[in-house]
Amino acid sequence: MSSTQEGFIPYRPDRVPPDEMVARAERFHAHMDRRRTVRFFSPDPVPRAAIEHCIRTASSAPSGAHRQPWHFVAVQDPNLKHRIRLAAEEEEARNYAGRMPPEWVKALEPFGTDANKEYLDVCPWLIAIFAQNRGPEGKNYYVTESVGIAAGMLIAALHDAGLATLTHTPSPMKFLKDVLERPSGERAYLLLGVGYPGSECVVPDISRKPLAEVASFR
Ligand code: IYR
Repeated sequence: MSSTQEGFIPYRPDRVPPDEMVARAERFHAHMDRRRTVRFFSPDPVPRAAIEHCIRTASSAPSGAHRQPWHFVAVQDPNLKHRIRLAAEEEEARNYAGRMPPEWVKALEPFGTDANKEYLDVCPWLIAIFAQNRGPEGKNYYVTESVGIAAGMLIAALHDAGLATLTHTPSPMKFLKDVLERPSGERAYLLLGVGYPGSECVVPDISRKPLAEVASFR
């Protein structure tokens, strides 16, 4: 590919020297390692501008054929949040009452989860992420991968802004599409509760897998 190919522009970010590279990577890990998923939120308001910037970051994610096959619905309207809560709780009640196999319910025990989703009312913001299997240009590519990467970047951006998140995957979550009136060609992918942790917030006492378990170097 020639460097003067039409449709291409130079990309020459400042080169980070190795020492600084390692220091930056270490600092970022220390910062991200403080992120915890929380289930107890403060109702304190969070500025819309912060949510907007974080969604811009998410939407900078790489995507198949640069289709950016995602849509984020940021919900602060208390009535909409409550409708989402009621619908999610209805599905989750069925999940905990038998739709999830006993082995799954047991795996969740350490996290103290149940069908009660009070945080969906309490969080100042809910962000529903939709995946677009089809868009204006036709079929999209690697939609699940692309939206997963964008969701991860959104969680990182929110953490960096000082916000806690709860990654909620109510199942099935078709109701989100109905409540939020999303068009055909889209499917609900993830629901994030966003806000400050509540003053009484506790999180499970868990640790993360060490590097040697999650990575190999060959
Ligand atoms: N969706 C249910 C159950 C649940 C499943 C997993 I995997 C979790 O990590 C946590 C919860 C719920 O939200 O309660």
